[in-house]
Amino acid sequence: MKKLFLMGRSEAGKTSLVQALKGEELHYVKTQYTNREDSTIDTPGEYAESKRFSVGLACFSFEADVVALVQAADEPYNLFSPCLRAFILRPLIGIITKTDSPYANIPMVKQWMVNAGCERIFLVNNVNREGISELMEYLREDLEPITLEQAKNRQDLGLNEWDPVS
Ligand SMILES: Nc1nc2c(ncn2[C@@H]2O[C@H](COP(=O)(O)OP(=O)(O)OP(=O)(O)O)[C@@H](O)[C@H]2O)c(=O)[nH]1
Ligand SMILES: [Mg+2]
Repeated sequence: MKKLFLMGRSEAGKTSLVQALKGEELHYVKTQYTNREDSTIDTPGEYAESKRFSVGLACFSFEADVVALVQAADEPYNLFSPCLRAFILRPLIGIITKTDSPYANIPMVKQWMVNAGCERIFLVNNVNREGISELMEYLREDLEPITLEQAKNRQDLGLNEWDPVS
């Protein structure tokens, strides 16, 4: 199981997503600090919203196998700049929540995620669990462990550690 790191604006649906992934009933809990569980790291939205705290996000991301930008389909604005993935040394995915919102603008949010450098984008509805199984499927496969020599070899080729060597 890949360890999933979640970052995104407050109210984007990160904690609800953790609950949905665990098969729990949704219950609102304001995230006050970073919660590290077996397969998820859930962060408070304020970390992504503040220049000072966002540095903490980069540090926590190193404990994960994959980093997810979480944005609601009805997000009023975009917090993440283009090419954001440059400072993240992990695979970056996008997760769009609240696909059920009457104000959803999925093409716009998808474009923000493409611009940020997300390599895969998942659409989920935490309320009726639509899209959760596709995300689970992706998370289920572990990343292939590699040796230091293999990591150095990929670096010499200009590849990320997790990129396949063709
Ligand atoms: N309709 C709908 N509501 C959702 C969905 N996901 C989350 N919500 C609601 O959105 C609100 C905020 O969800 P949270 O999961 O607490 O958001 P968060 O990103 O963890 O917010 P912080 O802890 O403040 O960073 C809650 O009232 C959820 O019930 C969804 O997919 N659809
Ligand atoms: Mg939360």
